[in-house]
Amino acid sequence: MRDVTISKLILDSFYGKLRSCLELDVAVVGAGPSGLVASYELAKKGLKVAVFEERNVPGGGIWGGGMMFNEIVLEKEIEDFLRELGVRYSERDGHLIVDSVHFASALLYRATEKGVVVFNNVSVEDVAMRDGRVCGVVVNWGPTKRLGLHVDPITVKAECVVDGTGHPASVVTLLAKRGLLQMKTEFPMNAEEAEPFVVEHTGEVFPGLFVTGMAVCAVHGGPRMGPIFGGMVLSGVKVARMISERLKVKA
Ligand code: 48F
Repeated sequence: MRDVTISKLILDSFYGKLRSCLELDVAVVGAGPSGLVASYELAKKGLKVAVFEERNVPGGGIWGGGMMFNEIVLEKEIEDFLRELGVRYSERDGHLIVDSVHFASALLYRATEKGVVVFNNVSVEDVAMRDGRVCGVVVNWGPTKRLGLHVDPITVKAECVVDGTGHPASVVTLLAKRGLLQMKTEFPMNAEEAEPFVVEHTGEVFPGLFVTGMAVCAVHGGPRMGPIFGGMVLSGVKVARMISERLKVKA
């Protein structure tokens, strides 16, 4: 029966993929712009990277643009990165404007082409720790969390973990709740200050745990910024460089 053949193909292929990702160089939590850029940059250096996204659709805040006007704006300094991705853009008032669906698709395509595995519908509900260091993520099906089901998760080992979960900074929050680190809260909208703030504060917040994108503002008390995405790209690039240096990967 052909339908059963199709089911077997899906199961075998998926479980092979999941099994091969149980031990990673880097686990990225959240498939928003910063997490996807970080994963793409890390995979370019030959690192084994998986992204865990609790929603059905990876891409985070990219798709919605600003108030569902599905265009995003980036700073001029991101031009080379857009060219590298092969993204079409226009330029006005010193900014670059990109169709958000085109940008999300390009980023996802380039990252997965470089070997990044994106698990959609998978939520990170905790981290694994050994000797005072984060050394993996604890994952469960996304709907489990939404529906409040009592289902135990499984563990994925990773040399480094990246919190790219955006405004909630949900991975860092897990440690803050246990008193393992101090966390601030996001400040009101201010794009001029938010962009450099995010990039400057991108980095390791606890041994083995790095933060990128809007999660940086939640952790360090920076302003929010809305649909301007240059800081997300630069933050993703920066966190990837820091982790590559940590793992001593040659450029
Ligand atoms: O929010 P999101 O796009 O994060 P980002 O990369 O980019 C922020 C911008 O979109 C925008 C902005 C600046 O331009 O203000 O908001 O910082 O993507 C975060 C992703 O993480 C997922 C969530 O569903 C979203 O797709 N996520 C959040 N918590 C978890 C998670 C979790 N515990 N496990 C897995 N995924």
